[in-house]
Amino acid sequence: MATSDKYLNYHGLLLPTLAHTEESLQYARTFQVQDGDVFAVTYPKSGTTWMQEILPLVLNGGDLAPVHSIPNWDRVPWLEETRAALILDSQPPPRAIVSHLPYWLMPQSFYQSKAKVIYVTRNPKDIAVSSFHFHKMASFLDDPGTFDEFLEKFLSGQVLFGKWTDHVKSWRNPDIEDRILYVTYEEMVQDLKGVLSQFARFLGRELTPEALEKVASHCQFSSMKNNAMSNYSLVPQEIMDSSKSPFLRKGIVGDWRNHFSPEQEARFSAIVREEMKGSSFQFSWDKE
Ligand code: PPS
Repeated sequence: MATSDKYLNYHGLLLPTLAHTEESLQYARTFQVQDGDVFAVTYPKSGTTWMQEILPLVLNGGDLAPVHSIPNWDRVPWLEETRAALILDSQPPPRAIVSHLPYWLMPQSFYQSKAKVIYVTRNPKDIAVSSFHFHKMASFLDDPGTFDEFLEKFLSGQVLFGKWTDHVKSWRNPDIEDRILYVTYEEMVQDLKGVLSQFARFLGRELTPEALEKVASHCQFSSMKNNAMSNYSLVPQEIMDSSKSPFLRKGIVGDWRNHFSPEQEARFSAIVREEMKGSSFQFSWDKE
């Protein structure tokens, strides 16, 4: 596939044509958000697939049936992707939905709704590494080039869904502060049970101690890696070649240390720091 056919430009953001069309984006824009809807919003490679595993389980009290029988993309669809219309219109509430959209491109009905949002972010250095490997295995994306070349693209926003800093800043919005929960991938790795309890409280759900144990165990990296409904092994190898890099690749914090040179790290951090100036976000990795 030629580069020009691989992406469409949506308000300045690159989106892969494999799963996005003018119609799917129009659907997202005019989607009727219900007050009971729950969104997990992420910049790509921040923990989306993890949230597709977690959300149904927190919402249903720990019943593993959906995560063992429905592929993640239909279980908790992306609002902006082509499958959303096939799933969401007939889904009973509460609907769990993921999205990579920045705040300002959410459905018009979202802003007046009471729908809740869990915004997951991750150290952008680890996101860049994860994305670099993803570009190697996904034939519907451009070859990433060298890591150095890919970092330049990442920093300038010439990657899926634009600049990380723009995305993160867009979601720091006082208009929805009573219905958004911010969590980091790093917190999820460090204390999954604590984060799951936080999600349950935020969503007004009860997880018994037994259910909490079960959900936390099922949502561990090693368990998800073995779940065919979540590890993308159902996708043909011509589209995602896991022999080049598995989708559920390492699932760790700090893999950037194995990829960045000191010069790359200094340049990356300086640019991100400058662009995040004035934002009220404080991240644990800023102190590194
Ligand atoms: S995408 O393409 O935007 O949907 O990707 P996304 O799911 O957001 O991010 C993929 C990375 O998340 C890791 N992942 C996990 N880490 C720890 N524990 C669990 N359970 C888990 N599930 C997914 C996945 O391995 C990718 O990160 P890397 O660093 O590449 O391993």
